[in-house]
Parts: sequence; structure tokens; C-alpha cells
Amino acid sequence: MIDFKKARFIVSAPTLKEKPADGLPSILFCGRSNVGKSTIINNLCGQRLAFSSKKPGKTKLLNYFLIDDSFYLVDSPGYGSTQYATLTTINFAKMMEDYVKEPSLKAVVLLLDLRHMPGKDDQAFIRYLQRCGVPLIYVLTKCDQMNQKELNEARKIAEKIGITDYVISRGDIRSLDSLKGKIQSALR
Ligand SMILES: Nc1nc2c(ncn2[C@@H]2O[C@H](COP(=O)(O)OP(=O)(O)OP(=O)(O)O)[C@@H](O)[C@H]2O)c(=O)[nH]1
Ligand SMILES: [Mg+2]
Repeated sequence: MIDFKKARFIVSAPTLKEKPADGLPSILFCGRSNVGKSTIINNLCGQRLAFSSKKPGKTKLLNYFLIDDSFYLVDSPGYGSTQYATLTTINFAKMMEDYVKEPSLKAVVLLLDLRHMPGKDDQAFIRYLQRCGVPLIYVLTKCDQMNQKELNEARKIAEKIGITDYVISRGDIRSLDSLKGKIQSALR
């Protein structure tokens, strides 16, 4: 069993050149700005390691958090055609091109807020990762803010774009355990 609570910040990397050189496996968290990437990393670790904010565009670099001395959870800046995506100091597309070639990348955790239809950027990103053969773990975030009708709607949208296996994230223990299980499997 992985001890997610044994977590510490290691480095903020502007490009993959600055990532830790130990070759340990990494799990990369991606999604549009404000979807909840930093928050879910904090929830997984049970501590406030990653900076989250009400304002989009908070995370600006690749932030490496070492978990249980064995692998990294990597927080990333939001992508997409939002004004906030341009606030980041990294070139997201170029970073991903490099990252998918990294043998250390075990999975991408893709966060989607399906109160809105996924944007073209989300869909292009999903197709890209599928083509590259990177294992994808889908998380539907902010489900705690949805009523049953909205949740059903979100499920329908997910199905429509071919997402059948996903974690419904409400920030509760059950959804976090489910995500931990998927991360653990990806690391095997
Ligand atoms: N209700 C609810 N709010 C959430 C959830 N996850 C994140 N938030 C809120 O959404 C806002 C953005 O969260 P962040 O974790 O900073 O989002 P991010 O994806 O890291 O954003 P960037 O770093 O800007 O790309 C914060 O105000 C969080 O408290 C969730 O599951 N439920
Ligand atoms: Mg963030």
C-alpha cells in the first residue's frame, strides 16, 4: 500500500530538463485552469502542498511532489484556449510532446468539469494521449456542486465522448480512495 500522506514538495520545473533526475515514475495531473488539479493533489496527500486558488491560472510550472519515496505526483498549469493558459511560463504543448516520450510517465490523471461540455482543447488532448498510448485516468471534478440531474447530465456527456471509466470526485474519502486505487494500478 502506498502511503500518500508521506509526501513532500521537491521541485518546480519550467521544462522537463529541470525535473528530478532520479527516474522515479510520475503521475501527471492535467486539465483546464481552475478544474481542481492542485486541490485534488492536496486531498490525496491530506496536506496543503500544492497552491490552489479561486482564481484560474494559479499553477505556473510543473510541480513535483514525492510520494512515499517511490513516485511523483506532478501538478501542471491549466491548458486550453483560456486567457489563463497564456499566463503560464511553460509551453504546455511542447512540454507534453516531451513528456509522452518519458518512460517515467505512468499515467495522466485528466480532470474534467462536466458541468460544461469538454472544450475542443480537452477533446484534442484526450485524442493525443490516446494516440501516444499514455494511460488515462479520468476524474470528473466538482461533483459535490452538482445535483442529481446535473450529475446524470455529466455522465451522459462523458459517455458521448467515449469516457466510461472515471472517478466521480466530490472531495470525499470514497472518491479519493478510488483515485488512489487507479494510481496504484498505473504504477504496477
Ligand atoms: N466544490 C468544489 N470545489 C473545488 C473542487 N476542486 C477544486 N475546487 C475549487 O476550485 C478552485 C480551483 O482549484 P485549483 O485546485 O486551484 O485548480 P487548478 O486546476 O489547480 O487551477 P490552475 O492551477 O489555475 O490550473 C479552488 O477555489 C478550489 O477550492 C471540488 O471538487 N469541489
Ligand atoms: Mg493548480
